[in-house]
Amino acid sequence: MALTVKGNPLPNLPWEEKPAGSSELLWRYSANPIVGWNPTPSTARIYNSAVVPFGSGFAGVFRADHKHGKALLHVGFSQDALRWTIDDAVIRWVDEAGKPYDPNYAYDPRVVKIDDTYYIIWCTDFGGAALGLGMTKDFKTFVRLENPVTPFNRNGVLFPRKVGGKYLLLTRPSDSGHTPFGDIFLSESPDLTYWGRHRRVMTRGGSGWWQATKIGAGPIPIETSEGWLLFYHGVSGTCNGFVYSIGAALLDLENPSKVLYRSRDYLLTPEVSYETTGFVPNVCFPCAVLCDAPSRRFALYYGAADTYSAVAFGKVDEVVSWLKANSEVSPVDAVEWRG
Ligand code: BMA
Repeated sequence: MALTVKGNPLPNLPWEEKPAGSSELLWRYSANPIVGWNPTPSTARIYNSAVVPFGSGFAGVFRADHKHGKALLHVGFSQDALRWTIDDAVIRWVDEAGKPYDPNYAYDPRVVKIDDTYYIIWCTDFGGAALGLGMTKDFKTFVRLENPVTPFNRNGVLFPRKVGGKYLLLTRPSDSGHTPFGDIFLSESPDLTYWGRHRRVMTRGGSGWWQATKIGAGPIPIETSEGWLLFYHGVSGTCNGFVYSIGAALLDLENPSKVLYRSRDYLLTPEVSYETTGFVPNVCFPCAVLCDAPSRRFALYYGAADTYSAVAFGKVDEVVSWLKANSEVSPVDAVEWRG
């Protein structure tokens, strides 16, 4: 049976056909990067950011490293998802009682729409790196919710719907520094406040050395008839520091803690100058994907070299077929693993 993608049509998906003769599964937008150095008066670099369809166009929550060096979140809007107008002012949060909350730092946001609400999850300061969770309905008022995890943790990714009646959250337990380890875990919640039934989903390593040091979930998973398509980053430790590449996995639809297929090889690795040269060289860090469900074409948003925002295009059918033929799943990835 032909693969299907659950989701809405996105006729204004940014798109370029694969270059003639290319065998790439992710091909870079020819006008990358879409956001360059010093994009607003107070910010130096905008990257590792999240975009979603909103109104007749798109909205985004952007990680911006300010000229004082710290990372904070900003909102932005676009009609074509390629040319963005990003606020110079940071997002101002209030908690559920209306009290202002300004995170000490905030980075690597993901955004997902569940029912009529956009949920934002990011790395926040909670006595060390942990995950912050908030919501908005209009990208004007932002309400902070309870922190879903204790320190240290990064790369929080919510599923776009409840599974088995529960919200699902992928996380990556870490340390408070540059973390020389990391596997992907899954937790579930009835209400986005209380989290439990933790499972380990995917481990670093295997014969793919590009993901030997650590892995972390990227964009919100795409729901297909064959499983949840998850793009993730994999990190290799080299003499010259970490190298961040992009891989993919297909997770079981009803029990996403089980990995069905997982890429032994990366799909995209730092090769071009805006990925290999910048504030932190050799980083491709995916945080968002837009997908047109009927055509199953997608645009993947990734941060490049901790400096630029970039886009790559692909087709879900091609990635899933390739995954099936080029998969390497470790024994603990293939089962529901609770240790
Ligand atoms: C990770 C995160 C990312 C960053 C990456 C490479 O630990 O801080 O925001 O892109 O390192 O520097």
